[in-house]
Amino acid sequence: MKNVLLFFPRLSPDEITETRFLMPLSLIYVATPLREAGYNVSILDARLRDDWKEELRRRVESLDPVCVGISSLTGIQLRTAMEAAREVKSLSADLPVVWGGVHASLLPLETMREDFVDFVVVGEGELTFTELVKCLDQGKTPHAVMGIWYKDDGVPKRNPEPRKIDLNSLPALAYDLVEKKLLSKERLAEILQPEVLTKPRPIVATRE
Ligand code: B12
Repeated sequence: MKNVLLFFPRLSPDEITETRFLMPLSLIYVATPLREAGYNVSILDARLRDDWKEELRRRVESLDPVCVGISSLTGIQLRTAMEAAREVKSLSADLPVVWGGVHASLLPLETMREDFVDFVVVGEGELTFTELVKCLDQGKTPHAVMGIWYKDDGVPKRNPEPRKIDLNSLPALAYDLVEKKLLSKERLAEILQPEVLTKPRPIVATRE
């Protein structure tokens, strides 16, 4: 089975002492359909380990992934995201690095200008990324994949965005891919404070 490595960068320099870290939802969402498509997905959450760089190296070498996907917000998270992308390229210059998430979606051209970025997935990543991974895996040119930016002779090119995803069509999320400590009883008890559990709360669910 082919591997895909996904990287979630740190949100603060002292992440290891920060107890209120959240699920890397962006990566869980893109990982789920990818796994359904037959890929083995590994999520490296840099917030949870001080030795993330060694672990990144270890996983790149042992998994020989089809590509490495990185998610980032704008701001401090970019620091580790860029460090990780540079590290991947120093290990294997030909290993495609795909950026997604809010920052790359807002500033795709600026993101594409970096030499440690091969592709940007703009907006919803579930179907676009799966299609891109399949192309890379099968050695096909991905230049027709909707929703991506790619490089043509080093020049960033953009494809139109695909239609919005019908969220009801997505499979149940692959929560088992995250580190167990994010799913521990203590952790869930911390999030689910009594006042949250006892008062009715409206749920807002939209991606618009
Ligand atoms: C819920 C939410 C929160 C929750 C987080 C809950 C959690 N469990 O993570 C809370 C309230 C804690 C929060 C906090 C913050 N948030 Co907030 N949050 C949101 C919100 C409303 C939804 C985010 C979300 O979960 N979306 C669902 C996931 C699945 O979507 P996604 O992450 O975008 O991922 C999809 C795509 O982007 C893409 N994708 C993402 N990564 C990758 C990677 C690859 C390789 C690929 C191919 C694709 C891909 O595919 C995914 C699936 O379609 C967004 C606004 C919005 N509507 O997006 C703001 C938003 C992300 N937050 C924002 C900010 C600034 C913050 C804070 C930094 C605020 C602060 N100053 O403290 C903190 C950061 C805290 C933290 N430690 O993460 C900004 C980010 C702006 C930016 N330019 O980056 C946003 C966009 C709001 C805004 N409009 O300003 N947030």
